[in-house]
Amino acid sequence: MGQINLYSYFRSSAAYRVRIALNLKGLDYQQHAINLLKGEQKSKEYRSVNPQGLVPTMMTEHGSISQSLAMLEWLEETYPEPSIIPGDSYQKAQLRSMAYQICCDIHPLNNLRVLNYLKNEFSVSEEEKSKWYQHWITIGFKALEAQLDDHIFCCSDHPSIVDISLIPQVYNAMRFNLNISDFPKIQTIYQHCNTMSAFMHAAPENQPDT
Ligand SMILES: N[C@@H](CCC(=O)N[C@@H](CS)C(=O)NCC(=O)O)C(=O)O
Repeated sequence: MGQINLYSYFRSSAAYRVRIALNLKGLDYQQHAINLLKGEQKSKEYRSVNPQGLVPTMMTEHGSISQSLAMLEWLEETYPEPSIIPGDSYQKAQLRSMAYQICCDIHPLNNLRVLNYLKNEFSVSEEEKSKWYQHWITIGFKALEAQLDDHIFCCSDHPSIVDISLIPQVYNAMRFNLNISDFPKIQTIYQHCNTMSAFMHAAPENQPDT
C-alpha cells in the first residue's frame, strides 16, 4: 500500500480524528503542517489541494480526500482491521449517528472561521464568543452523555469512530474552559482513551508542528 500524507494542524480537531484512526489501524503516515493561525489554509497553493481551505486533507495513492469523516470511512474500507465501525448495519448506523452528532452538529459551530466571523462581522466580544462556544458544546455533550452506557469506550469495549470523534472535541472543549466533570461518562472515556498510545500519539501536544 502507498504512503499516506496528511495535511494537518496540531490543534485541528478534524485532523486529530484522522491521526487517531491512522494510529489505531497501525498505519504509517507523514504529516505536513498547515498553520491555521497564519492563514496558510487559505493560500492558493493549499486551496488547489483542498478548495474549501480546511484541514485535514489526506493524500493517498489514488488521490486526495477532504473531510475527516470521508477519510475515516476510506480507511475503514481500505484497512478493515481493527474495525472502527464494527457490527451489523444497525450497529454501524448507531455509531455513525453519534459520530455525526459531534462532527456535524457540534464541531462546525465552533470552528475557527465561524468564531472569527462572529468577531469580525458582529463585533462579538471574547466573553460572548466563549458563551457561544460553551452553549453548543454543552447542548451536544448533554445529549451524548445521555446516550452513553457503562462501556470502557463510547459504545463497546473497543474504540470506534465515536471515540475518535469525541476525544478531540473534549480536548477542544477543555481549551475553552468547559468543566468536563459535568459529563462524568464522557470524562471517564476521555481519560481511558488517553492511556492508549494511538490516542496519545495523536494528541496535539505530540505533533511535529506543536
Ligand atoms: N468537516 C470538516 C471540517 C474541517 C475543519 O473545519 N477544519 C478546521 C480545523 S478543525 C479548519 O481547517 N479551520 C480553518 C478555518 O476555520 O479557517 C472535516 O471534518 O474535515
